[in-house]
Amino acid sequence: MTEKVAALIGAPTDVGAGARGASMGPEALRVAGLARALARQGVQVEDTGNLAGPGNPWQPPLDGYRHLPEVLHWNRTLFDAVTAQLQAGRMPVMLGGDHCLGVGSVGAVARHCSRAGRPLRVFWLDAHTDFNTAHLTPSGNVHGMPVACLCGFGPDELVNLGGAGPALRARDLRMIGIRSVDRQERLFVHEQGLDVYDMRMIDEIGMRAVMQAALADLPENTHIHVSFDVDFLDPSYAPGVGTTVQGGPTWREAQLCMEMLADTGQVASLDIVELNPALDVRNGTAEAAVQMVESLFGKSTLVREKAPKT
Ligand code: 4U7
Ligand code: MN
Ligand code: MN
Ligand code: MN
Repeated sequence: MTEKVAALIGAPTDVGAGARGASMGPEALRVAGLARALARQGVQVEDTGNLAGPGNPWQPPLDGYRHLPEVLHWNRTLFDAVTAQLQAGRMPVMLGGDHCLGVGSVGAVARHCSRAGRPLRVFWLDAHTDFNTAHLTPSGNVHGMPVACLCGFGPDELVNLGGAGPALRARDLRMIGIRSVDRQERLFVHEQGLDVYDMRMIDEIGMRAVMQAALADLPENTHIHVSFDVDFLDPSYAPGVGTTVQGGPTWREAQLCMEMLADTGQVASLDIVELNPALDVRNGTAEAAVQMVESLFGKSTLVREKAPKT
């Protein structure tokens, strides 16, 4: 049996965020024991270290974007690193860094799948839809725009990163845990028909039914990418993020989401983003994120043959 090999790729930047500190995320995840947690789940881990890139110039937005040249630089570097790991047959695990990095990471995965003719489904676990554009954004922060960029709405350099035209189709996306969408962003989300499972739906039908719906009609051989924004988690146990939003999934709801993804056996790449150690308490948010990732890689209480039937 060939063991799964996960390649950790640190991307220590906060150029896309509205608060400084996510640049310390990769090291905080390592300190919280990410590699050991993956090893416990039978995954071989290769830590490729941190990518290098520009610092944070801390400038106001220019034409609707803050730090666009720096965002572009980081995403180009990340795109190449993720592509190299996919080509080597490894599972890229990107340690952010803020969520602007989703453009490079998901972009690389999407272009790789499209070349291989492999179906892709992206799970965006987040309090936010990250579907702003330069015209819609209230902040200019690019971490609020990666999904729009991936779907073709953004600056040319980001939209066409690693290929011509959008990397992702809206129908290949599932968003879970959403509870903060800006006024104008909301209309655009609706117009583009994003498949959003918001907190109200989780309240009303439960996480199990939400995940069953989001995983429905999954073609065999689908590459599942999970983009895990740590602010997906409720701030009561994940305060160490720049943009906390009350009313997130309970610990068990979040864990069930991860467990049901693990049950597919098809998770093939992962981002862990938006962890901000400067805002954390005794690295507790990093530890919570690591526990969730361990569930995503198959940690379960009991030995289970398969998921129980309804
Ligand atoms: B994250 C925000 F206005 N929508 O665009 C914006 F509320 O990657 C927040 O999900 C974006 O953490 C949050 O600035 C980006 C804001
Ligand atoms: Mn996000
Ligand atoms: Mn978020
Ligand atoms: Mn955030």
